[in-house]
Amino acid sequence: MHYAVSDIHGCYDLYLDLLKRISFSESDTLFFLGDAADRGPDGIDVMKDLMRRPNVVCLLGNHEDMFRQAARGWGAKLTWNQGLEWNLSFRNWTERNGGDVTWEAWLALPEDERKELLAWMDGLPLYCETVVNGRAFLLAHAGVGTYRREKKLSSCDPFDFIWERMDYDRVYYKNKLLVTGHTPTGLIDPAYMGRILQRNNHIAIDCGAVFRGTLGCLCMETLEEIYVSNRE
Ligand SMILES: [Mn+2]
Repeated sequence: MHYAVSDIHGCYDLYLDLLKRISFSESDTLFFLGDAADRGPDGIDVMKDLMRRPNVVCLLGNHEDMFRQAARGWGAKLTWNQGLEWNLSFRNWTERNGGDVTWEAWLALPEDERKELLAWMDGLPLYCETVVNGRAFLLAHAGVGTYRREKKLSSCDPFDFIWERMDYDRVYYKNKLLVTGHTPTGLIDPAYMGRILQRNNHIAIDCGAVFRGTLGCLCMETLEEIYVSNRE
């Protein structure tokens, strides 16, 4: 089976619960739509697990992007302007986006593991297209921000895929399901708080695990929703 999950945000226990719940095995494929770390406690553990599995396809999230930029600039020789820019983006990540816990864990890692992690983040694609059970899917962390029918996906800006907030009342694709994380479904429509939202050929799968304790997962063959929760 093929599954999609996103925005684990350091909830390592929930992630392991989910793998157990779906009996994830070598014959399955898991698409992870980005934001493995930050806010929650164990982001580095989540990343290390994702990267060692050959049947997990990971996409870049805005949090991986902030993380790798911080890691890359740290200790590097920067010009005055680059240093200023690095500082602003570092503070945006650690003070406003929950990256502080990840940064602390990162600093405690041996150098070879840091390099491995950084190379892994650098290699993450912005989106992925696939067909499962005759259904076409487009997966991206946040969406396809400036999408127009005549515009090639490969010419969209990275911002579109990892930061944009989508219009969920709009049908972006007639013959394709767009699967995204990034925006907790409760913020799109309060009726879907902690639940996956399927609407207008768009499936929003970020149930806000780190805020609400529920991690959602989509089975791409059946469009069935699977949930694990650490709430009583
Ligand atoms: Mn995000």
